[in-house]
Amino acid sequence: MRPLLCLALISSAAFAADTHKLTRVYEKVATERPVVLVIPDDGTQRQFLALQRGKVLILPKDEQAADAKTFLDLTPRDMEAKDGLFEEGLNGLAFHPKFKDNGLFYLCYTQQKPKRLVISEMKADGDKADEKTERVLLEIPLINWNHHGGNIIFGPDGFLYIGVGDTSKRNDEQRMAQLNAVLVGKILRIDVNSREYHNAYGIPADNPFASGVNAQPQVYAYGIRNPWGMHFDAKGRLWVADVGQDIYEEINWVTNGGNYGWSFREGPQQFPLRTDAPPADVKLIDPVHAYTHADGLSVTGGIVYTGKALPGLQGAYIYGDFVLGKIWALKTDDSGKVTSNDLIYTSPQAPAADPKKKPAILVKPTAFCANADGELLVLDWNGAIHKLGK
Ligand SMILES: [Ca+2]
Repeated sequence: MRPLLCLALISSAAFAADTHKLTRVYEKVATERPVVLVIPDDGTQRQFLALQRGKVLILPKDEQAADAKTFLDLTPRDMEAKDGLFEEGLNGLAFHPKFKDNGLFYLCYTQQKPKRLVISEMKADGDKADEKTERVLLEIPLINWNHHGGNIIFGPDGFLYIGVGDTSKRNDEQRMAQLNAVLVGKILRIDVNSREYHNAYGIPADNPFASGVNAQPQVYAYGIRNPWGMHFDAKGRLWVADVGQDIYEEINWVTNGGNYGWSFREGPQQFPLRTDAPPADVKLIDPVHAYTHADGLSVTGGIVYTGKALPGLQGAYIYGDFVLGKIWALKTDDSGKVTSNDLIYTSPQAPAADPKKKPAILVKPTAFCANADGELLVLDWNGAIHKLGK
C-alpha cells in the first residue's frame, strides 16, 4: 500500500463521525462508580441509582438538580478486599414485581472473609431502605476478586435471575463454568416468594436441574464467563453480555438450560487454551453477536431501545465496550440473525502525560438503562451519567 493511501485510511478511521452524542445529566449529583439505574413499577417513576461502593440514591426528577436522596448506604460494610477495588462491591439492584404493595427489593454485593457474593432482600419505607429488614437469600463462595458478575433482574415470570461469573482470574482454571455442582459461571434463577430452600427462597419447577440431583437446582443456564448486563426485552428474550478473555466479547440470548460454551468456547470459536473436547452430547450455544478485541476489550450489556427521541434506534439493542468507550446499536431478526450492528458513539480520549502510557478513555460504560421516558442513560465508570441523543 502506498504511504499516502495508508495515511488517508488511518485518518478516516480516527475521525469517523459519531452518529449519536452523549450529554451529561445529573451533573450536580455525586455518582461515583454507578452500576445500575432501576425504576420500579410502582407509579412514582423514582430513579434508583446503585453505586458500586454500596450506596443507592434516588435521583432528582430534574436532571439539573442536586437534591439526590440517599435511599441506602452500605458503604461501612467493606464490600471490597484491598485488591478488589475494581470489580467488587454492590453490583446488582432489583425491585420485586409487587414492590408497590410489598416494598421489597434485592441486592447483590460482595463480602469478605470468606469472599462471597450475597443476594439479599430488604424492605423500603418510603424514600428510605430499612437495613434492619435485610434477609439473606443466597451466599455464593468466590475465590478471586474478579469475574463474579453480580447483576440481578426479575424476569417476566416473576423469578429473580442472577448473573454469576466463573470467579477465575483467567482461563476458567478451576473449570467451574461447565460444572453444575457449583453456582459460579452461571445464570441462576430463584423464586423469592417461596421459603422451600434454606427457608429463604424456592426453585422454579422448570429450572433445568430442579431436582438438585448431580447439579445445583438454582442453575438456569451455564457455560458463562462473566455476565455483565442482563436485560429482558418486550418479547421476553433474556439478553446477557458475557465478557470475554483473549479474543471475543459476547452477546447472548439466554434460554432455560442453555450451555453458552465457556470455557470450551470463547465467542463463536473454540477457546485455544482448552484442549479437552466437550462431551459428545453437549450442545454449546454460540452468541447472537460477538466482536473481537480489535473492536473492544470488555463488553457492557445494554437494553433494547423503546424510547421516542431516537426513532432510528427503535428496537435496537444498545450496548457498549467498557474499555474503549464505544457504543453500538445491534439489530437482529426474530431468529437471532444480526441484520445490522452500527457503531454510534466513540468516547473522546485524553492523551496521557507519559507518552508510553495509553490515553484515558473519558466515557467508560458500566450500564445502559432507560429513564422514565424510555430514553437511554449511559452510566459511566468515571462517575457520570449521560443521556444518549443525536
Ligand atoms: Ca459463550
